[in-house]
Amino acid sequence: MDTGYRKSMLDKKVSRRDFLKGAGALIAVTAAASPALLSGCFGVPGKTSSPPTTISQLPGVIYSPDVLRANRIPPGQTETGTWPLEGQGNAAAIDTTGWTFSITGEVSAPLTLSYSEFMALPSEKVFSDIHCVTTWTRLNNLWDGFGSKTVTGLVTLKPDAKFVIIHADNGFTSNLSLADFLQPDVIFTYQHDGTPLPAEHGGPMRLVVPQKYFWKSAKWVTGIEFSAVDKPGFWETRGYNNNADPWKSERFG
Ligand SMILES: Nc1nc2c(c(=O)[nH]1)N[C@H]1C(S)=C(S)[C@@H](COP(=O)(O)O)O[C@H]1N2
Ligand SMILES: [Mo]
Repeated sequence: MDTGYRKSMLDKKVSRRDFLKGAGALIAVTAAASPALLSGCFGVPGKTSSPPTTISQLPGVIYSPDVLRANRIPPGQTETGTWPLEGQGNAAAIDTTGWTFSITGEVSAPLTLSYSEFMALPSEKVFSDIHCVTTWTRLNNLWDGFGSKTVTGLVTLKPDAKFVIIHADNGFTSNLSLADFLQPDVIFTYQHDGTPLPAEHGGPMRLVVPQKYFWKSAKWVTGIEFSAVDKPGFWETRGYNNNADPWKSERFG
């Protein structure tokens, strides 16, 4: 990782040590609440873990609603403890020095942020599961980053902004309704389980949309476009479902 990235990590108000303390507390809480939930972290293939009947939520962490379900494995999915690489794209590390994030489309004034400006936004933590259309599900992911509402709050939306097109490196896009994009667990993330997001998983910055199949979660984001009309994205125009709800098995078409 380049020094600019390192420096901004060190500059962050929440130090890595504080963060890890928090992550440790989270695991302690979930372990105390349910050994079954923790065992999910170690990925027993084919095993479906049940969450605790009550989950103690750490203050300051946003819990994706799906982690509170009695059964956290959607139809046709199998739990994995690994984090497989999926999709297409260049996994070469992106230098944060020239990184920009643009907000365009149906906004009163378009905006472009540098990496340090983006990293200076108020940060959030999200705890969520991942559901990939290729049928793996990875439970218990802790994301550090910036909420979609925080980013949207930087601009004034025009009334006809109804959809969000996520733009990423190499012209990749994914699309969401504005309502789905503004869910409280949607996060632009630079850190996973307390470790900087690896380049191959979308570092330095990716989107995570926990309540959709993972193809909506664009890696290597470069900006968002608010739109009056829906614009099906890279995978959505290659046979994948536009809505992508894993609980309804909205995989194709
Ligand atoms: N920029 C970009 N983002 C992308 C993709 C892609 O091809 N390019 N593929 C998507 C798909 S299909 C999946 S399943 C997830 C995979 O993320 P992972 O490699 O971190 O598991 O990224 C999504 N985001
Ligand atoms: Mo995927």
